[in-house]
Amino acid sequence: MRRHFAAALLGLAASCAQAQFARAEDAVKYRQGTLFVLSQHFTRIGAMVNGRVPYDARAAAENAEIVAVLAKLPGAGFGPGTEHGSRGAKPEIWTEQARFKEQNERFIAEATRLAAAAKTHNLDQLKAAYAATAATCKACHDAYRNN
Ligand code: ASC
Repeated sequence: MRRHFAAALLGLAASCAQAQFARAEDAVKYRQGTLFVLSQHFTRIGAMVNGRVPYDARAAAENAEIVAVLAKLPGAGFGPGTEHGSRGAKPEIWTEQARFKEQNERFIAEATRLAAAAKTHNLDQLKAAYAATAATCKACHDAYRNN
């Protein structure tokens, strides 16, 4: 049952990532919305990793699985013509497309590793994968987000 759900989610993620948006405004909402939901689930893992809430291996694995799927989504919302929709996104996203995409791919790869690490139910592995993933969040924010 869970496996079917995960497979359906993955299929959905793959097709959404190729979605074209009716309006630039929709692309902006899409990237902001997916990044927001992503941060909610990532932060729940961070709370366990940092000892703010007790480690719950199952909850960590469920959140990490969601993070790994959602990580694939926001990139599609940064297409051509969506440069002027938000204050937070720096113009370099569109002038350094190759570098931006490469960072995005690195994040997706680390989020995938995070989900695998969470499944081991080993807190040290989770901590290491969380730190590696957070570093890719930060690298992209430092380069491409106005704070
Ligand atoms: C989070 C979150 C981010 C990243 C970033 C990592 O929990 O919401 O955007 O981690 O702060 O540096």
